[in-house]
Amino acid sequence: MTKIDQIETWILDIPTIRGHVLSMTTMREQSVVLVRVRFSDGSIGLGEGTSIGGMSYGAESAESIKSAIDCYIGPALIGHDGDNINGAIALAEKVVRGNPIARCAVETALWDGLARRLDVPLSQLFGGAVREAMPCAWTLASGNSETDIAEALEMIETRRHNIFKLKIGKRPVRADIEHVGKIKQALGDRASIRVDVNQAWSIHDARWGLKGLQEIGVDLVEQPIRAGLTTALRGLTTGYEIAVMADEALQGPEDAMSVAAERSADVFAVKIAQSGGLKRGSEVVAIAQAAGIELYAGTMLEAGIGTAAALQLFATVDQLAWGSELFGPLLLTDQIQAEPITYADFSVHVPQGPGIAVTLDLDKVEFYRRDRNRSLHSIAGE
Ligand code: MUC
Ligand code: MG
Repeated sequence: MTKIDQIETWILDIPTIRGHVLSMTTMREQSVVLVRVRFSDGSIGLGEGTSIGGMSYGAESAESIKSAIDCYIGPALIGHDGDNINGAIALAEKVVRGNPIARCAVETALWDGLARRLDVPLSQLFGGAVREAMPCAWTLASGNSETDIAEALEMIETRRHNIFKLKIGKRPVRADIEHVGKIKQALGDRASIRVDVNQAWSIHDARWGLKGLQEIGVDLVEQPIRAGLTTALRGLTTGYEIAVMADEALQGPEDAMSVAAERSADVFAVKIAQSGGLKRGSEVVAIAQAAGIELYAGTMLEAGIGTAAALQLFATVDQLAWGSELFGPLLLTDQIQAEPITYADFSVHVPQGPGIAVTLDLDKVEFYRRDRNRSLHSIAGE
């Protein structure tokens, strides 16, 4: 039996390339919880747990993720069979309620470790990859229409992205519609424009918002109202032609089941972290597919480890009608993985190799870790 011997965590604080203005906060750095699991045969697995804007996006933060792993998930899993990931998931869900990002981070490391031991890509453990690349959106969130237009034009010119998600909801609805309209007018049919409100609108705001966005020619609106308002979300989905996507409303398969049962959304933004791991994420995917809901591979703006893990899962999903937004590493000033993830031809390319197919750049990890009291060699495991 290959036992789980050790579970280590580090918080890394990495600056973003510019302020990322969301309805609830402005991000200037991303705090990443890096997880390394060491197994009894000497193999290792990597995972990442990352949220957005401290606790302003959701209930978890880098600090809570680290403490949930260090104090609860880790101690429960030490000594457990590293090849029995279903057993480990059940145990983690028994000792920790909620905290899906923390559970995802550890589970990712278990899948990575198992796939590396078997010398196969992680995607193979989910039935095999059906694609090597997928369309990848970029988020325009500088807070300024002109800066956003310049950024988008450059992305189209360099063939990096032609799907843009605009973060709105901070300003009054009319001002947001004006901002989105300027960008849509500048880009015309060269790009797909979508918006993410991150729950900021009231139901009444949302009616005006969806009407205005639809008139401008925006393709999709993400989580316009509070996550719990699924019946009201259904009213918006059925009331307008513009596609409505659920994001924060989907905290795992049970939420996915309720949203699907009510047909409250046209599209699911599936995030491995928010779903509570790759396995539960794959279940959210299955619920969407069974309900005729379309799919989009979402991000918590993870760095390279979490992004590579998500790429492995979404490489196995046959219908990804709205593509992905797995661009997290590009929003950061620096990469923590040794091998860059390739973004080209308006797509993100799935790293090829065993496990999540990326390894750590230990110098970068050392540089960005919040607690620098331990030496590089302790991270390297030497
Ligand atoms: C979210 O709410 O979807 C994804 C892309 C981005 O810019 O922010 C995120 C989170
Ligand atoms: Mg969102």
